[in-house]
Amino acid sequence: MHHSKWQRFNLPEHQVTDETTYWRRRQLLKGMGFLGAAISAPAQAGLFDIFSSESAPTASPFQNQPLTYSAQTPPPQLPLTPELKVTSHNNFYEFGTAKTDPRDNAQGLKVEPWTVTVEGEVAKPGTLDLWQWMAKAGLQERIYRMRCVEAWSMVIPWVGVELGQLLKAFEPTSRAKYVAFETLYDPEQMPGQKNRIVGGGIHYPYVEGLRMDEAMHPLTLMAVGLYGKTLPPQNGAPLRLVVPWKYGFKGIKSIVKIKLVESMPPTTWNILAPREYGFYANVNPAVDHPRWSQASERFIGPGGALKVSRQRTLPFNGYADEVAYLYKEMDLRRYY
Ligand SMILES: Nc1nc2c(c(=O)[nH]1)N[C@H]1C(S)=C(S)[C@@H](COP(=O)(O)O)O[C@H]1N2
Ligand SMILES: [Mo]
Repeated sequence: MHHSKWQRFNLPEHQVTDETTYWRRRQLLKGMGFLGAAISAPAQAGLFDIFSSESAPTASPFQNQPLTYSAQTPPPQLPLTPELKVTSHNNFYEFGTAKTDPRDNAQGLKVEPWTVTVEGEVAKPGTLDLWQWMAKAGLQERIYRMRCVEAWSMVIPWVGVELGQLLKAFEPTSRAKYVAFETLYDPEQMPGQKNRIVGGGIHYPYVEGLRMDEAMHPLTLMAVGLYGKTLPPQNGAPLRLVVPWKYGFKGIKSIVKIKLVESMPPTTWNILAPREYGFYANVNPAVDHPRWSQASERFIGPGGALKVSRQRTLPFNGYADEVAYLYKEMDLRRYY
């Protein structure tokens, strides 16, 4: 029995949490102060019950696990995109280019064990055991706008750790000017890496990068979860980047390597179409994509499956007060 089918047609209740349920549960978490470490506690065994029926395949116990995190206070006054939409409208070309391909094709992604190497211009290069690190990392909720360069947007409650906090542990040297990220390369698991047409013509592995000051900015998140649970494969399990003031393609998924470097690293979409996608990719309603306007966006929000509303796109995706200073000497038309 195929996992993706089962997930699609027989969604367990906790996978379809809408925004109201999320807020209620979040309040509860806050009220209780703390829930025991979720990953390994046997007391959580009941949560695996949904996987025990005959029709359900054996899913990784690392999928859909509730996380312990500190809630964002105060939460931003933004309507959340319902969980089901966040997890069934995705870009993850390793699993195909249609918006539902990642949901349908990524469920078998093996996320355990998972290691992330941190290397390059650091005094203490090393390898993270992702799940061990996560249990001790001190997770935080971050409710962010997310704006895809294709002009659709969502509001997603992430769970993660500031990238800067992670990097500091490896002691960046003074020569570290940029951070380069790399997604898992495994054509056996990722059909888009095996077949150029399925994979949208991208040269894999998917790579991304940030300037050091962008990487160290407190808004920049290494996400390990959304809606209070471990990341679904289609959203970049088990670890992905979230940079809320930049177009979504900067948010590289399923990261296995982080390298601190002296010069600007190559980035996947810039390699593919340099005139359309720059290294910086800051959300900017004043600079159109060569083939479409970036002045507005379709917000995929609460409401029925087809409820999408058109709204104005904000400079730096609404985070200008926090990040505009990073670019004050730069011509944002030239450095798009
Ligand atoms: N490895 C990898 N990371 C990726 C992509 C991808 O195709 N492969 N797509 C990017 C794009 S274009 C967007 S908009 C976001 C989408 O994230 P989401 O599916 O969690 O909303 O992931 C980004 N990260
Ligand atoms: Mo995107």
